[in-house]
Amino acid sequence: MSDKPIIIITGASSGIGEASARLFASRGYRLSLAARRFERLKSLADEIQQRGGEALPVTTDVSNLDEIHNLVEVTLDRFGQIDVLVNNAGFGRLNWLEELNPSEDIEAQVKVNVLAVVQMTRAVLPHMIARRSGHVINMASLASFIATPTYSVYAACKFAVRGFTESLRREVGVHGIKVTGIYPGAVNTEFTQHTGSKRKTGIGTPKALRMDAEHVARAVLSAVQRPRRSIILPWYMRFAILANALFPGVVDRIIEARFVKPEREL
Ligand code: NJP
Repeated sequence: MSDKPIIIITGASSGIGEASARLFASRGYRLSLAARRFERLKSLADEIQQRGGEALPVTTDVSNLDEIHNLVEVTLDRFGQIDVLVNNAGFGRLNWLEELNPSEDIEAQVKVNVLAVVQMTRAVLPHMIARRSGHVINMASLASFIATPTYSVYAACKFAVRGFTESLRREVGVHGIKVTGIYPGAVNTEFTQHTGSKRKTGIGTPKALRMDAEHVARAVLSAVQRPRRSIILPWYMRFAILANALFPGVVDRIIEARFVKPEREL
């Protein structure tokens, strides 16, 4: 058996997951690619194979526990080990809370963005503990620190992922397992196509501050190469996090005046 490390990436059919898969494959990692859209995974796996890499596409709805267990099982069957898990699958429905659909928007978001991260991790953990080695990387968000209007459920999910990440890190370090949270701001991916957000003001993250998926993928790779507790992207957003924590009242007033009132036409 080859000794190239094995990585599972969820949400590998587009955006950050897809870019991460390409990058890890280029560095010799063997991959299990998980998402619901099999055709996308298959063509990515074919592309990786044509370049001399190895990738296994596995249709997985991460909100389904049986499919999570299947993903772990087929990965172990094929590769014999799991070195890195990247919990990346996720989506955001960004709207006023009263306008979110209770099941498709709220329940589904919590299932994919929070429960799946917990269940995926729990499913690989016994294997990592037995090997006394492994790395879990959770794709959280700046919304894990700064919660803005219309992000209520998404921010609740990403705050939860941060809490989970912090607790897990302290729980499994003794087993030789590393845990990293990645906290990106806005990234140019298909994410925005699924938000259902309609903004009258057109207020959003300026183009210049938006990252491409490859930027985040490089951070994921660097977390594996040099394990860290957390990575905030872009780096200077740590000042926004600090300002939000130190002056929440000022931030409340700015957001209400500049965003909520014009959006709600008050
Ligand atoms: O978005 P996108 P990103 N089961 O839409 C998959 C976070 N983030 O790359 O199932 C399995 O291109 C979906 O696959 P499919 C964000 O919260 C983003 O930007 O085939 N997979 C696709 O591969 C998320 O955690 C921004 O539809 C499921 C992938 O998830 C992560 O980055 C900012 C699934 C989504 O790819 C990747 O998102 C930020 C399910 N049930 C954090 N549901 C940003 N883009 O601005 C979805 O702070 N997927």
